[in-house]
Amino acid sequence: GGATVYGYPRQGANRQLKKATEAYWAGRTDADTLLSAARDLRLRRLVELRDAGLDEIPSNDFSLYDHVLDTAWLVGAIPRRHAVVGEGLDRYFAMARGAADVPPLEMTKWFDTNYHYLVPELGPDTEFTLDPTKPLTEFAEALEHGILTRPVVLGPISFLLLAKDPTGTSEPLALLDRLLPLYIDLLGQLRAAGAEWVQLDEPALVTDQPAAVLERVAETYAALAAERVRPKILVASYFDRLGDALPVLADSPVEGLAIDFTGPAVANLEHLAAIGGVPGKRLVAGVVNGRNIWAADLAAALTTLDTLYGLAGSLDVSASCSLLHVPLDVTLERDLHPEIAGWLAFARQKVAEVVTLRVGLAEGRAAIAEALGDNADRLASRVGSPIVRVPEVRDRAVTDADLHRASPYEKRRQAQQARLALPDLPTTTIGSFPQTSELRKARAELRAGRLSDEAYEDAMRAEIRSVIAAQEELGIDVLVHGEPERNDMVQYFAEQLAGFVATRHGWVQSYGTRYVRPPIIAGDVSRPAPMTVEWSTYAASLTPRPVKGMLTGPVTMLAWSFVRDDQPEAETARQVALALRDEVADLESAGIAVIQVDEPALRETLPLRQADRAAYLEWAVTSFTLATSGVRDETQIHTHMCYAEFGDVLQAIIDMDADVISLEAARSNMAIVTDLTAAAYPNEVGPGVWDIHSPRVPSVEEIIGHLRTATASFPANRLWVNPDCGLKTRGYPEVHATLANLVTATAAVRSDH
Ligand code: THG
Ligand code: ZN
Repeated sequence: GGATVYGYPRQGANRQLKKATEAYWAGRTDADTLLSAARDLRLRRLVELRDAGLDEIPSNDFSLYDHVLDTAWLVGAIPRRHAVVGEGLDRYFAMARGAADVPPLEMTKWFDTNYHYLVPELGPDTEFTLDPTKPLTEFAEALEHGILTRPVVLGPISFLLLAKDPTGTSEPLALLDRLLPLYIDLLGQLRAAGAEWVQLDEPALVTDQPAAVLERVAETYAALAAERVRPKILVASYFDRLGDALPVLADSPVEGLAIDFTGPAVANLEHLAAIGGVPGKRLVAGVVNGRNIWAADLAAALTTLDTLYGLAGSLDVSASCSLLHVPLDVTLERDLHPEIAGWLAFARQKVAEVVTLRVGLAEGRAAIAEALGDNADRLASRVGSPIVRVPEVRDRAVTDADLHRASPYEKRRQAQQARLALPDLPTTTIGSFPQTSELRKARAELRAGRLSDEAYEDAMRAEIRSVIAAQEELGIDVLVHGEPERNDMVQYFAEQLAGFVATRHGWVQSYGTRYVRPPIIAGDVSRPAPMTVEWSTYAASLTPRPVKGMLTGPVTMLAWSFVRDDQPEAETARQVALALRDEVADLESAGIAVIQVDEPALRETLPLRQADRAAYLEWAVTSFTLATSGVRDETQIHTHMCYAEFGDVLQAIIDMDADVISLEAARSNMAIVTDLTAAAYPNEVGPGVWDIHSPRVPSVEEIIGHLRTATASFPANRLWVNPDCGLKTRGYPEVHATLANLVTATAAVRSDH
């Protein structure tokens, strides 16, 4: 057996790839400079992985932007609007980011991770043409350095299932017959270049697929395997269990399968045993979780490997998925509590775990006795640590009454109307105002110690004064303080909650050159002190109008963090919810009449398999209501969700019972309002009338159009008027212009009624 991984962080220890790419975009450097920086990073990765002891190293897992975009490029799936932009790199980046007047490909989430990919656009007229330059170049450059890599390519089924026909008139999978010859051609060229194995990634097979699709999977891999001149084929899946796709892959004539045995995918183990294993095949076993940051339980992983040993022709050890989804190296975290650091494994540490397990598998446990002992000590220290388990937090009781508001919505509505005296179609914004360069600079100066806490807070208060004044001048009804003090909202709350740990260098790619540093939930979560009350009460003191308190909900706090793996997510969510419930209570006591608890991630963390969704939605909704339902009738609870596609969670939205929800709607021309009407949504809703992801200023007429569409199917006295999302990425000129139009349009539609 050997040790391998499917992919590795691309950016470099100092995010060199981000810097090189953004410098190229800004016109500060040329294409050769960017390409040579990228090549340099790839070669360093190769050497690092070889020296770490991997037996087989992947290639083509690197990307200048996104591996799905790379696959679209590989097969020539370039929309006409991009094919006329520049050439080479510029055309590639036009697909990713758009160019003057040319919108980019749509971006969406890569399964249930926090990585976003670009959605290939395909249609009945798509003519595929192969450009194998990238996989061939990356294979050859490694071979020049004496490293025979295993090229990784997104498989044809997943590529098509992830693509879209923007006109909605055809099914991309119908293009399979047209696509397969290109894969055959590619395999032949890789073989001619010396590749012995190729990895075709088929993560779409861990989502529910009808029998007809699984039949196409069987045909596809039979057809690819029937080619004589090709590398051996390793079909990889990850993120969840294969279900009905497992016997299909096991019966197919490919030489190898890479299967995830972690998280919800542990079910693959029993299933594989039940079907008699894959005796003739190479099995690459993902036994080290590739998407969390916890040190593996090496003894348990060895036990899994022992079981798998009898179920395959040969057995290799790997992480469960590409290590793209975790930060690079724990040892870069100098400020981390050393005990906590010992519980963690980032990409470099995970590679070491994989190599250790390979040695254990090949030579027996005695050969890795020291590593096993050290690992057991670390796990034991975690189990017994007072950071991890805090009895006062664990023992806090929750009663059924804590999970819903004291009165039904209709009664609350009357109390809130009496208190707030708002007009029909009240106007508001989602929460953040533009993060100006001055604000970012003040934060950087504070971190660097060049600005005192007092001077920083003065700067924030000045910004709040100006944001409040601007909203009063515009005539907005329910104001926000603008969140100048927050940069990433999850990071902001994580820094103030006990149980969360921040990293300094723990960057993970979100999309393109954008990265996040997800906090780690290491222990029981509690709130040592109020987090937002001072800023909110300061803002409220400046105006007679209501100012919203602004919090991030429990589901989103979990979704954008690395969550502990030693208790159910529901329990972690309960703890975060209780901490937020206390904050909500403190805001209410301080006189804040409207409190918004955002859940932008509620839809995006929906489990991949339908069978797991009800249980998820149960704890998601429960944790939201636990956080928000401790308030009096006259306190109005808002929530906000973005990222459209709410169809799957409409009932959950109703069950959350927020008095008001604001939703992304402008791009879909208010379609969500009809859906809410059909679902008999009983509370108030603010369908976004400004798509803030596009830099346009919508006209008064356009906003009136959206509002009339909304009022045509939903009662005007339960509708709010707001943008789609927060304004932090927008500039002040467009924000002022749009909000002025929004207020004017609202006045016009109010007089209709
Ligand atoms: N916070 C967190 N996770 C998220 C989002 C968030 N995941 C989903 C979505 N929002 C991702 N969107 C973005 C948008 C912008 C950036 C990253 C993810 C971004 N990052 C800066 C960069 O790479 O230059 C770094 C920001 C920083 O300094 O922290 O612009 O809102 N947790
Ligand atoms: Zn939003």
